[in-house]
Amino acid sequence: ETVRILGAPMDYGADRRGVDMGPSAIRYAGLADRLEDAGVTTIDDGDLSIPRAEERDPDAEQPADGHAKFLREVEDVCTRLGERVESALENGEFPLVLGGDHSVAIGSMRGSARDADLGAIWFDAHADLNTPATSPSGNVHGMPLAATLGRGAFGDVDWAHAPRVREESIVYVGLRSIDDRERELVRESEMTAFTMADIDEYGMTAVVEDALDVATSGTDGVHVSLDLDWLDPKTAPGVGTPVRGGVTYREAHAALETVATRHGREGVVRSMDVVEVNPILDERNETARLAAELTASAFGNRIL
Ligand code: DIR
Ligand code: MN
Ligand code: MN
Ligand code: MN
Repeated sequence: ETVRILGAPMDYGADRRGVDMGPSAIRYAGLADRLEDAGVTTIDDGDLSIPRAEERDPDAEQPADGHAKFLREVEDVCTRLGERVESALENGEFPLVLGGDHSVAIGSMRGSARDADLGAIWFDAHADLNTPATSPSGNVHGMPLAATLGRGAFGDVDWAHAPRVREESIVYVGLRSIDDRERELVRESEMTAFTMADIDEYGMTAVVEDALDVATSGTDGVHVSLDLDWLDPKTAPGVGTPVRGGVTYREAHAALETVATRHGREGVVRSMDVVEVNPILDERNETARLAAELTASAFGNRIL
């Protein structure tokens, strides 16, 4: 398998500046070597060029109902990223997107779902289902699933809405922080939500097996989105929105090894992003190293 690494050093979607350094930090942590150890060939496309937020007006273009900071800039980056993802897939490669904040997933999914019915597994503490109208922060990193599903202000938005991603093919794993107005959205949606409590009860491997069953059912492939704040902040301190009570180091590896086993057997995974690594907030690049290790696990890296 050939993995094309696509750096998307975008930090328009999050308040804590520093996630723009995520792609460098993950590469520096040895991503390519770890993937090669897993038997994967890598091609690194480098990073998309992204204008500095300081040169932009976050409110230059706003939806009629609500707030979404740097929406025009997010659109520009996600449009370019989506094209890269799409052409990697056309070449028979596996697109691996390095964020950047989680709004990069809008571009990844739009590109990955261009020619395929796409399921998704969302490894995240957060639900990322806010619309500009419900968001308490105005940060687009809390909105990528709403954008992909074409909800609210994203309804007729071509760069965001991916019509071949159906709600019932999206699965959360590890949810533990949901905004008040977002809770109803998750409850009323057709998405499957495995919270931290479900992981406590059934164990990570069983939860991820179930998640894969849902996301692969009736789809052509699955997008895996890994937000590093999914992990417990003690294990992954380098993130902008840490939430305690997260996934442990071993649980995280078990999850991505389960993904790898199914992928190895059935080739089910189509695209992946690794997001929200913030080197400014990190301790000795630990979180980036974890991101690199977990990605290698997703491609089948094993102890023996
Ligand atoms: C929060 C934070 N729900 C928001 N979201 C984050 O701003 O919408 N997503 N951190 O990963
Ligand atoms: Mn997220
Ligand atoms: Mn998150
Ligand atoms: Mn549309």
